[in-house]
Parts: sequence; C-alpha cells; structure tokens
Amino acid sequence: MHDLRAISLLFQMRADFVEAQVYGSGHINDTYCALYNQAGCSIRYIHQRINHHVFKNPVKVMENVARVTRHALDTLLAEGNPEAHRRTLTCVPALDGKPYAIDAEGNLWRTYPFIEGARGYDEIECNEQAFQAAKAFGAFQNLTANLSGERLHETIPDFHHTPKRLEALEAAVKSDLAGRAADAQAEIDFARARAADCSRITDLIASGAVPERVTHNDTKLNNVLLDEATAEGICVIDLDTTMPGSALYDFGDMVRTAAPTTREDDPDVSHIGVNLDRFDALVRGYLSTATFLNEAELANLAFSGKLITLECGIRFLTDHLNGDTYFKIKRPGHNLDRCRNQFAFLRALEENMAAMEEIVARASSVPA
Ligand code: ADP
Ligand code: GN1
Ligand code: MG
Repeated sequence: MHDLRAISLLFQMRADFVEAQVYGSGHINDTYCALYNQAGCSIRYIHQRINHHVFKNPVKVMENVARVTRHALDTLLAEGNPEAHRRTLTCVPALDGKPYAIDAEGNLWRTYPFIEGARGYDEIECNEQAFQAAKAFGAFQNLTANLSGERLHETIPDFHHTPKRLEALEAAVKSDLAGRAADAQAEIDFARARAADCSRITDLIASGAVPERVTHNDTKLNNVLLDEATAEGICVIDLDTTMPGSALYDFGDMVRTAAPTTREDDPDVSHIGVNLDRFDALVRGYLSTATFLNEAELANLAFSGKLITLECGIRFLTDHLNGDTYFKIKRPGHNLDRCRNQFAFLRALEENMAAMEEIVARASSVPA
C-alpha cells in the first residue's frame, strides 16, 4: 500500500483527501479509489501507479492517454453530450500541469475522476452486457480513427504479434528459470501444436489485407464500464495500450472475455465452454458501431477469438515459466491455472468454429 495522501498532494485536486483503498482486479497497474471532501461534498478519484516493469516508458504511455482522452472529451463536448466527463477518462493535472506526477521513488502516477454509477465486470452476466460492451469498444475505434496528428507511440512493441509471443514461450521453456517446464509439458505441447495459427493475422497485416488502425488492444470485458441502471457501455478505460494495431485483436479479446461460461482463472476446466448467444450479442454489438471493417477483417472475426485466446494462454504460460514476473498473481500456480483455463476455452472455440462463422455470416453478409 502506497502513501496515497502524499500522492494526492502531487495533483491539483481542489479537494481534501479522506482515505484510499486498493481497487479493481486489473493484472498490471496499482489502482486505488480515493475519497475526497470537495467543499463539503464527498467525491471519489482513481489514483493509479503505472507498472513500469510492463510499460518501459510510462511518460510515452501518458502522452498517448492524454491525447486520446482529450480527443474523446472534445468529441463528446462538440456533440453536446450532457455527461461528457462521465463518458471518457479525463486526466487531473499534476501541480506542474502535466497529466501525470512522479513520486519520490520514481513511480509515475495519474489521477482520473471516478466514473460513478457504472462498473466493469470480470464475469459476464447476460447477453445485453456483451452487446453493450462490444458496441462501446467499436465506438471507441471509431473515435480513435479520427485522431489527428502523429502516429501514437507503441507503448509495448509487438504487443499482439502472436508469433513473437510463441517465440517468447520457447525462450522461457529453454531457460526454465523457475524450474517449472517439466510440469507444464502438456500446455507447452498444446501451444506448439497450434504454431501454424499464430501468424494468420500478422501475415494479413503484412500483406496489407488487414489495415493498421488505432486500436485499444486490451478490450477485456472489465475494461469498459457499463451503466448500472441501463447496462449501456459508457466509458472505455485502461487506455495504456491504445496504439496502432488490428481491430481483429480487439474483437478477439471481447470474445475471450465475454463468451466463456466461467471466469478467466477458474481452475475447474469442466466449467469452461462457449456461450454462443453471448458471441452472437458481441458480433451484433460490435458491428453496430464498427461499420468500417473490410472483408478480410469480417472474414476473420470468428478466428480472432481463437487467436487471442491462444496468445493470452501462451503469455500466462510464459509468465508461469519465468517465475510470475509480469501478471499479478493471487496464489501459487495462478498463471498456470489461467493458461489451462484459456487453453480449455480455446478447445471449446475450436469445437464451435462452424457455428461462430455462421453467426458472423448472418450478421455481416460475408459467406461462412
Ligand atoms: P489495469 O491496467 O491494472 O487493468 P485499469 O486501468 O483497468 O488497470 O483499472 C483497474 C480497475 O479499476 C478497472 O478494471 C476498473 O474497475 C477500475 N477503474 C479504473 N479507472 C476507473 C475510473 N476512472 N472510474 C471507475 N473505475 C475505474
Ligand atoms: C492484462 O491490465 P489488464 O488486467 O486489463 C494485460 C492484457 C491481458 C490481460 C489478461 C498491458 O490486462 O494484455 O490480455 O491482462 N495487459 C497488459 O487478463 O499486458
Ligand atoms: Mg484493466
């Protein structure tokens, strides 16, 4: 637990700090929800420490976040949206006016108003949530398509280069830093057996068939806040990986996190399956806003869920073999559980591929 009162003094809060608690279930940053008294009114803010082990250049992350959130706010204000500041993250300036502050230990912090009356979900509850989440992520891609100026920084190079993720797994197997490779042989073999799938989308990007877009790159279900009253997806959050990428990896991660029948780290693989109604809702929600997709993208929507599930399983496995240095874990073997869960979900996706292709074909008029 950091000294959040001291952190609060680094920002132009115009309110008195009361208390702070660790918040949310993200795997990367340290997130706190802080209560303030603003001229007699209780108000909450999010303070976040960027994980600089994961993001090697956190200042560049904040340059991207500041540009994207400014653009989002300007767009909402120009549309006359009556709750523009609830529909995008906005950075509270630090004392020097920058969108971040550096503490005495060299950590980079940022502060956002807490978006009230909405929440993110680790596990989906109904088709409507899938529809709304996908619609909101599609709208976010529309928004970033109009971002003017220079190309955004690549905050994590090759973030969704699946063949390189497989190479990183092979390197982890070889060095076996934590002595865990022997016990994960079945999972290593499972990933290796799918090597041919890894390059399908990167090849399409290289050939120009799938265009580079400004994408979110971390579209898991809990990275969009859904209104508690209406379920509408009101605010896309966790913008650290918003950068050039492929819309397919964004759609794929929605499938990975909103179509399974259980949560991402459920160790009981017998619980894991694909909910095709949720998948159908994701496709409909996404296509309602992502109207810019070309034929190659539409033809790979169903495949994209398989690919990113494979990629994510490979990343959890790599981290397990490396001794859990990337993703936060809550118990020994957590990353291996996550990997097994992802690979079980991938098997379920493989079994349901024909049905999923048909759902996409029906919604998009691209032949299955
Ligand atoms: P991580 O990169 O670690 O996943 P996130 O930026 O996703 O960090 O934040 C972690 C969690 O904190 C989110 O899943 C969400 O529940 C919550 N959160 C983040 N920002 C806000 C905000 N401005 N308002 C309300 N909740 C937020
Ligand atoms: C991390 O930050 P969070 O928890 O939203 C990770 C994603 C993974 C996800 C798996 C920057 O997302 O890439 O898909 O965990 N984010 C980063 O749950 O690596
Ligand atoms: Mg997150």
